[in-house]
Amino acid sequence: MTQHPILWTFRRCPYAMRARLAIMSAGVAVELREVLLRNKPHAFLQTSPSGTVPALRLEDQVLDESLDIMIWALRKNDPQQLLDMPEEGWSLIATNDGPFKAALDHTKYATRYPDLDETAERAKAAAYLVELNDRLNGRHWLFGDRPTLADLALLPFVRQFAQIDRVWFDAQAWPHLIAWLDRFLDSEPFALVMDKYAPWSEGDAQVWFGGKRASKTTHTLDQPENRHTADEIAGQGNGDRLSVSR
Ligand SMILES: N[C@@H](CCC(=O)N[C@@H](CS)C(=O)NCC(=O)O)C(=O)O
Repeated sequence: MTQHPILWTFRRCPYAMRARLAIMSAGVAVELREVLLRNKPHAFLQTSPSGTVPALRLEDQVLDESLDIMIWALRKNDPQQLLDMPEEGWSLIATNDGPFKAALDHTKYATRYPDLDETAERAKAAAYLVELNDRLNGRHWLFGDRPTLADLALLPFVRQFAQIDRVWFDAQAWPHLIAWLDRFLDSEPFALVMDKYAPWSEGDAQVWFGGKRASKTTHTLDQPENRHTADEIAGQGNGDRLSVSR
């Protein structure tokens, strides 16, 4: 039985993205296995009861909920104190994962839902984003001047919604939301979790993700993207700060 944690992931999946963000912040080393959802390896299906990514194989259990993986990583090490979040953060995450994600999917994949009104679904998603925009007025993060778990948990989904039609998204009256999203998209942590990996297959060399960083450089969301190779990441730690010094 494997002793080290194995993360089954898919680069563009927002759930997998937030799991990788938390693992990166925690500086916990995991073996990364990229999955193509249209061609799931047998070993993945044996691991993940739900057949969904992300899934984290631990020695004694499997976590197949992204939020559980985030919490697992941050309970090991939480240098940014992301878990130190007001109670309200949990309800923001629940709304994101529930009604917002549903409205997002109904908008993005509208042809799959012929019985639903795409415009109404987009409006439902937008109502939630207006609330986030109001919350972000005068602050860089959902709860103030430093990010919390909620920022990491929500941003990949807001990105996914924005990508449906970025021109439309940018034309909406939510400047604080756009600034929050753009800071995230321009950040090094985002660049690092979006590095590309070939889909895993049996017998491949192990690919490491999220471990200790050799240099002590601190990167902030205000800095431009700075890409690294997979080899570099394998030796890296938690220098990335999803935080902004004021
Ligand atoms: N509740 C799960 C949802 C994960 C999920 O739905 N992931 C999608 C990809 S973004 C997936 O694996 N879908 C299975 C498939 O497309 O076959 C979590 O938070 O991890």
